Amino acid sequence: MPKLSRRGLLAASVPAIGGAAAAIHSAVPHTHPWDAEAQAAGGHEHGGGTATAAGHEDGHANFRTGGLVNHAANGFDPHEILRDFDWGTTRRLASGRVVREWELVAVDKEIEVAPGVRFAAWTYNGRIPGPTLRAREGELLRITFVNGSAHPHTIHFHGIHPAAMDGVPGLGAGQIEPGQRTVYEFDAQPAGLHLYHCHVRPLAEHIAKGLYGAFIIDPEGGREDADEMVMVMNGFDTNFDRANEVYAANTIGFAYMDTPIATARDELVRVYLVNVLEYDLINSFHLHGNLFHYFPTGTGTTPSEFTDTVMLCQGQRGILEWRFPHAGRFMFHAHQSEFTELGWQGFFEVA
Ligand SMILES: [Cu+2]
Repeated sequence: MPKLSRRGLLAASVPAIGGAAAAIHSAVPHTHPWDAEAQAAGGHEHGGGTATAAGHEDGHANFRTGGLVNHAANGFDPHEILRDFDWGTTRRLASGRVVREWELVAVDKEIEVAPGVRFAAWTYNGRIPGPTLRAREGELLRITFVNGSAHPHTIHFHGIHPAAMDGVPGLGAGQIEPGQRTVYEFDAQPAGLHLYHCHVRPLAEHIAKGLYGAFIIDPEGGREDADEMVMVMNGFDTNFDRANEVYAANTIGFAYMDTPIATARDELVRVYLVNVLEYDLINSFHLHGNLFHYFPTGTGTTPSEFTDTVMLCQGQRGILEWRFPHAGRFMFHAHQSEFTELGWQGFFEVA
């Protein structure tokens, strides 16, 4: 009986198309960015269908010792993205209503997603994730979208809005061709944590290339003061086999291991957590040494759970709140060990 990778088994459990995908996946060599280095160092063979935990462990070690990503060259840093909330610009209508505006530009850009691994990304405003758009419930939102990419794109927002503003091909302005622009306009509702992403086919590719971001609508009365952070869980298929080689929160694997996130003991921590991961059915967030209150989609005021692990499908998101009673270093990571070892892990440094 042929050996199947974990992904092969997952795909094989899906009927028809999934079975074919599993066969293709097993036939295609499944290499990782660090394989060349590993082999140069006298390491293991890492072929198709044999993506074992041991293989990842070897690769992981090489990945971890392979240096750091050049954030300056990328033009963005996961530590800045973490607490960067883009409130846009505002003005008041005669009626007194606030109009909040942003401009998002689709830009094709090469990003170093792991040390020495360059990925031909598609971005909003040159960064992945795109800007974390933040507004208050009831405002009028106006997002100018300029397509500076060589490919057609849109912005599809989650939330409540008219069909013509949904950012899908064939409705409203539809697909925005290279060099074209459009304006999406709708009310900020409902309060909660949402997201936006391109909705042009092939959808998996347009999302996996980097066209997504978090979209926060604050409730009218606001939320309690907190040390707020946004984490967009994502990954990168660097060898085009429809499986990810790199996993992260905010794009760069291990960034929050290399430099832990500083936060204060007893202070309220609020994480806006969004999953946009493509090619894997689920993603998760696990916190060490603590439990958090979980508010699914951030739309309610009563937590659904007091837990240390949540699991999210693509497009699912939620707000996490907790306080650290103890100083020290506490890990957070996906509780799929494979994702963890391929980059999706970090530390909070509590002082
Ligand atoms: Cu697109």
